[in-house]
Amino acid sequence: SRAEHEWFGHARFGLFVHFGLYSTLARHEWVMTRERIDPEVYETYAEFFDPDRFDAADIARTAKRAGMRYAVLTAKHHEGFSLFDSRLSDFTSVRTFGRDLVREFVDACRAEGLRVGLYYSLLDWHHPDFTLDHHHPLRDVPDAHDRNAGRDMARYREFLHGQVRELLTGYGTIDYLFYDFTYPETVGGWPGKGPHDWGAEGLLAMTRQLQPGIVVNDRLGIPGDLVTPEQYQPSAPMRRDGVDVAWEACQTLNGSWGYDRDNLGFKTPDLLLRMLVDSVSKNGNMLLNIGPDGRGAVTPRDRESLATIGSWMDLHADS
Ligand code: FUL
Repeated sequence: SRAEHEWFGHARFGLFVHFGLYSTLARHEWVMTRERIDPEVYETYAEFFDPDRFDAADIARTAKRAGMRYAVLTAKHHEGFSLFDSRLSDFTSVRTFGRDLVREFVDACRAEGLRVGLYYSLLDWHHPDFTLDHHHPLRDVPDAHDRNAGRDMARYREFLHGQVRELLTGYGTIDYLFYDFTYPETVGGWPGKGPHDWGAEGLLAMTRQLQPGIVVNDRLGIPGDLVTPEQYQPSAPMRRDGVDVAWEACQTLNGSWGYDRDNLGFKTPDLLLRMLVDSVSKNGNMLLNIGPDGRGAVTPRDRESLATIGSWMDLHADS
């Protein structure tokens, strides 16, 4: 559609990187809510966040060698832990570990000639104003419904917009933004959350104003530049309101996004390549995820899968 978005349709293959405090727990990026961990307890885990092997240059090189053209890092996932220097939160990698991992990542991507993408969670299970709902780790405490008295989503919205502003003003050109996610259905008596909760229209307008060329997904609950089918391959080119729409299948290596130590259900490189070819044949992209371990290292298994894909790319390159 827009000329400055053309790179995305040509890129075809990107790297998703799920990394956060959850990586040190090594049990899936939803561990906080799956195990109903109280945010006050979860916060204390930050003390043990010590990813001494997080090497953004290595990650970017690994992506480049696999034939990827862009990379996307979780600047903040649902747990609420920011991997960047935020004036709006004390729960950050900079406070606890002294490193701005978003800065390291965007610099490394640029050095490898990769387009720079960030993921930002609209959910925040750590923020005191984010209301309890059916995804929240506190949903089963006896007085769960009373806990929402005093929580104010308007204040949360201000925080959310403020953090996005920090990401889109402090780190140079950001080519791509993956907001995540909207769930409007009421479940178990808890209302879902959607565009109104995020201030979606205003947030998207600010996003485009601060980064005029940026490609944004549609998980704010309003139309964006692309749609992001998750962990499935669409059976045909995707359409929205009867017209073709840019799309990207986001896929995992083993069903988990965050490092999940005991999950060994890995897709073979052969299957991953078929999925990539399948995406491209239907005019889509594939965003393939890795989950670095608790020390920040790309695991040997993930590295090997990407290297095998890279060899196939080399074999079939036209020059
Ligand atoms: C989902 C999230 O809940 C998952 O943890 C993951 O980040 C995936 C890409 O999007 O909606």
